[in-house]
Amino acid sequence: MISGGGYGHSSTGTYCFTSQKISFISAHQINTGYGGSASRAIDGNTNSNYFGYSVTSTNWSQNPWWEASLPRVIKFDKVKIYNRSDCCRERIEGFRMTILKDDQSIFVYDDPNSSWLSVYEIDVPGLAEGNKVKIELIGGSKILSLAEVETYGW
Ligand SMILES: [Ca+2]
Repeated sequence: MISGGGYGHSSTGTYCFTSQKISFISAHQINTGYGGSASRAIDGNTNSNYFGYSVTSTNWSQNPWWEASLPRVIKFDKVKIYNRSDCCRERIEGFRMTILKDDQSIFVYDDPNSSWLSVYEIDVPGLAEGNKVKIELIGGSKILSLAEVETYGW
């Protein structure tokens, strides 16, 4: 817990009002292209230049997806997604982010931006509980490329 944030109570226990970063333990994706393994988006490095070896890439695919697991069920505060920046930023447009709990969809976010951003910060309402984050592009043929994905919660 982070001090100074205050504490609250929920039906399942005590938590801090100030959420903290909770690291993923494993990551997978539909397939891997150009050496961009799924674990690069959870390596703690937000370097968004593909040639820094810390950005993921799928192959050109129908509905490409990336998914990562947390060590336990958490209450989500927000998810931060760092986009690739050296090229191809627009590929992430219209992405879908889903929070899952034991493979059941708990919260779905469809990004409404009609242009790309460097960093997406998605607030999760209602302290949704889950233990997985999935990011996907709908349609094809597309490449999904992520520099880093961070989860904050309790
Ligand atoms: Ca990374």
